[in-house]
Amino acid sequence: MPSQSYSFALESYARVGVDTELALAALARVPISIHCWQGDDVGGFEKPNAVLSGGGIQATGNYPGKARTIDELRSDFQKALSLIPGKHRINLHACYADLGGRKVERNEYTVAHFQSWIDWAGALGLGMDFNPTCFAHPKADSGFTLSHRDAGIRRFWVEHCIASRKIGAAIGKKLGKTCVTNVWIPDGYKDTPADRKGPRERLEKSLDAVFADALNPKHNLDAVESKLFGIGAESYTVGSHEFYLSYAVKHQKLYCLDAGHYHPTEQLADKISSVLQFVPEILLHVSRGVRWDSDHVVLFDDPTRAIMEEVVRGGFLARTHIGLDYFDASINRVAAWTIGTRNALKCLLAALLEPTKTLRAAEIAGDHTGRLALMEEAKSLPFGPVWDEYCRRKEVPVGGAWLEEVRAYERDVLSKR
Ligand code: RNT
Ligand code: ZN
Repeated sequence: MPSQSYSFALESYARVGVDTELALAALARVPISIHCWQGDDVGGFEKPNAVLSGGGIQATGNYPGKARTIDELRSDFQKALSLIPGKHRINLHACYADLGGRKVERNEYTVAHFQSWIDWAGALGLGMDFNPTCFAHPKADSGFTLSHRDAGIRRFWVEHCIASRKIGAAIGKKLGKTCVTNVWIPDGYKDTPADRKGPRERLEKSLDAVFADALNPKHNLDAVESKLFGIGAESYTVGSHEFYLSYAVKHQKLYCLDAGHYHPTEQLADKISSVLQFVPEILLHVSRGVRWDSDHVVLFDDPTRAIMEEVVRGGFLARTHIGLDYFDASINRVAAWTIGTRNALKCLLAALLEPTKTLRAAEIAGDHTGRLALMEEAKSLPFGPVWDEYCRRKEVPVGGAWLEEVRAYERDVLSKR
């Protein structure tokens, strides 16, 4: 039986022409690709006590209890999943390979090194996405990978990316759910380069080599992710927005839009309809930059709501893969996963509950006063009871009740690490 507050909310939305039941059904069909790397500060398991190094990204904070093993990460991830409504996906980086203590070079990774992840994901009904890890490695220490001046180093990273695509395809095939494999590299210079062209020419050639073999798009889809700057690479990033957008358009790859990878006054939301006019699909890295690309936990905030609104308004859900990309090491990591994923879903639900038809009608009629008035009034419609009803139906804690479960998990599990 729906709660009384949900019944009132249903009526309120119906009065503005919105069907809350349709919105909830649509929400249930959208998986969020939840990044594994929030659980251990982007360390991975290639060696014991691996920590994020280089690559221009940084996890800050030293909250106790981070996952130190694959089993711990899986257990933490499952705890978070039990608090998040709906069926989702896990987004894995290559450095989370299950190598069984052996040393394997990244360019020699095969699906065998991810079999235990696939088995685990399959048992939980999760889809999987994948990423080559072109950082935190001696061959990336110079700050250059696919665009490196040295042909041998370039070759190594090309091979790693090729291996990753094959792993992605094998994952997609085995799970029966398409895997998105996203290529992001850190390449860039701290200070003003004398040659901006050379590395970009090399990157294009490397990418061509990476993508030379066509893979079944039912199994694997390729995405490329641009960036503005990284820590220690503030002056020049080889794979800039213009570079990768052009590459994606030319080769009809997925373009990955990361909310932290633009100038702070730019809105990711406005890019979606432009990019989707020219590429088949997009990958979102929903994130939150505070003053810089800081990868704070995703909020139920205006920028994230605007992103989801654009995806829904444009009818783009089927062409958009919604992934998360943040890592906060200063708070409970299971809570970070839970808060950010629940917020991404809340933003999506809010977008699905927008009285878009009425707003569009006002716009078409040239009634910009009405459009603004309705848009603002829609913000105070009873969203909360609809979200609560969704959580109740999906049998996860309603409201802030999940926090008690995370606290108990911290007491019983995390604090013993
Ligand atoms: C880095 C990119 C990239 C990474 C992950 C770990 O700035 O956003 O997506 O965060 O691959
Ligand atoms: Zn990203």
